[in-house]
Amino acid sequence: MDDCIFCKIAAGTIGTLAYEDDEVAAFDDLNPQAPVHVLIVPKKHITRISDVTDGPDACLMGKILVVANRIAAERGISADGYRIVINCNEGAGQSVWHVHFHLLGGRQMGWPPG
Ligand code: DGP
Repeated sequence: MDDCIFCKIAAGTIGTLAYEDDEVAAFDDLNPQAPVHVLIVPKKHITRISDVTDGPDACLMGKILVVANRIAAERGISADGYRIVINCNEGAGQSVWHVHFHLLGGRQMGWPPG
């Protein structure tokens, strides 16, 4: 999508990618909330997680989780623990309209989340 910042980052047009394959891209969050804060996105534009239904997009979301696990291991946060967050719509804090998984780690996490 032409005016989507995460489409541009995922395509490599701007910014620096931490991970890339044919379907998925990952990059460090601009405003990190933890020592490790990576955003993992599908290269395909999907506006929000609630738009995902059964089928290829559901498989793609599963693939993103596998990529998150891989990045967590690479960043050394697997053993201590990490959190994966998807904000869906304004009420949950979604501010960028291209589905993204937050991978957070490197500090103790609180619960419940804010
Ligand atoms: P959310 O609030 O769940 O939609 O998360 C959006 C996140 O995206 C937020 O943590 C800040 C980050 N972000 C916004 N714009 C950019 C950008 O241009 N580059 C990067 N690397 N991160 C961005």
